[in-house]
Amino acid sequence: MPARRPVVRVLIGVLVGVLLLGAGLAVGAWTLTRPTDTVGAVSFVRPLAVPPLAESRLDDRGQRVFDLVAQEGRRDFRGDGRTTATAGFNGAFLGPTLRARRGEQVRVNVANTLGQETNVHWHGMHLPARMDGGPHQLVRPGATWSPTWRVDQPAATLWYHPHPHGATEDHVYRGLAGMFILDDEREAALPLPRTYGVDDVPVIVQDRSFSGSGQFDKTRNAFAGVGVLGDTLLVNGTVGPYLDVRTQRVRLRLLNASTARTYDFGLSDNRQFALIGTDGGLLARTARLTRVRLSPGERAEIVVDVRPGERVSLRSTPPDLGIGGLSRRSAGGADRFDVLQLRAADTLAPAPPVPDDLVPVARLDAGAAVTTRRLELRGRGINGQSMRMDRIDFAVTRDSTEVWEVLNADGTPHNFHVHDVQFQLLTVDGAAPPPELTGWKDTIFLPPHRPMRIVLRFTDHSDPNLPYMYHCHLLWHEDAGMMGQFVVVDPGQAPGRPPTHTGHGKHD
Ligand SMILES: [Cu+2]
Repeated sequence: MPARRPVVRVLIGVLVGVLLLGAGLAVGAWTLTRPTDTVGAVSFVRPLAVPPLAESRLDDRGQRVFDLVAQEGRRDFRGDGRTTATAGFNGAFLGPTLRARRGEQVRVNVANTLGQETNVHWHGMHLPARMDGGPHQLVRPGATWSPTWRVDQPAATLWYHPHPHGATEDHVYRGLAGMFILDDEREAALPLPRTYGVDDVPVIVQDRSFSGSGQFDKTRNAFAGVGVLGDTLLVNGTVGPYLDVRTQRVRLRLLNASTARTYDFGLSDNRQFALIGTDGGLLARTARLTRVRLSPGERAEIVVDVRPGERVSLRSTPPDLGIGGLSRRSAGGADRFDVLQLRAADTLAPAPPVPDDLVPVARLDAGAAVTTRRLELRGRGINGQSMRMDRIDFAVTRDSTEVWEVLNADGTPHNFHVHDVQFQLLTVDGAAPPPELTGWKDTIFLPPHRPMRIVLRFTDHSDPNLPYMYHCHLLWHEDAGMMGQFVVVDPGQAPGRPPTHTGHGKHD
């Protein structure tokens, strides 16, 4: 009937409009999430900066004492005269490498000269909750905090960074981070490269974007579900780094200190490398691999064989994030980076082959677990709750083993980090873990909808009031509340209450 025609026309018009809008949004999203690809485009023109080993002294009680000063600074990263406002420990950007042996009592004086509260968390370290440097151990501007603990865990590549709740991303992004290497006798007995800065080299990888005036640019596009993804890599703070290699084998201690980006590290010619260690120490057996995926906070120790006179690059190829399409692109899953060029000398000092067997790694007994917990990461929280400083989420009993089933219930990637203890993977999406996930871990990548079962053992350091954290280590997510708190209690002890914080000022 003729009277209906205008209605039909309007409906068609609306439909066409909706379709055009949808197409426009899709094109816009596709354009905004255009993959970053720096392979072949990086000029390796600067020698890799190697963080200095932190000086230390033995005090009259036999403690090894370090001094860290959190400070603001400026750095011209790209040599174009535009300096970037930064922060670092004992310098303008990043911090010195702390190093201690198993069994040593260490003390670190952390002085805060920033104009705001900060703190330092010892990522991967087993220590009392009050020394952990979590959100409850804030250091006021002008104050010094001096945690002390006995190193009681295997040789490992750990790191340190601020952990003020709601501001961790900002503090780490500005440059507050450093490596903490632990040594022990078992590691020392193995024929591995271990001359710091020569054949045993920290590789701290961070992505940044720079604004027109040369400042770190934390602008997130509307589709960036994981957080800030930069288009420029800094390795130990160096843009376009190369490393002169003078030995047949070089050990790289890879640390993903980025706030949101996951990498898949390998060599430019896809040669095998020897993966010898992960977050919490050396593996039981060397894994010969061509790629290792690291999400924010994770570490890997690899040994690379080089030939005289060659140049080969550490590269990051698109990581498997367990998702496809636009979600994958917006999470950096299609990005490629040239990371670090290795320049082998014409004559290389001989180095022994990496042994197949490394150190004994005792398997934790999941059968002994007294509790199985389910932790679901979704939205801005875990198990439906966002982080609250005054809420203890659960208590674990000292001298017990637990199994945690961790699930990313979102469509975007997360990862999962636990303070206090190193854990072991039982299953990855129901299957046995791959070789690179068989050792001690404190942080694991969580692709969407793939449950991970981990086993943890809590042996000491009980404190009913002061909690340890567990959280997503994508720092934007963590700051937004994807974090919880647990305490370790003595058998029969009830969990207490975290101290309330007054007069600490507010975070920006
Ligand atoms: Cu997350």
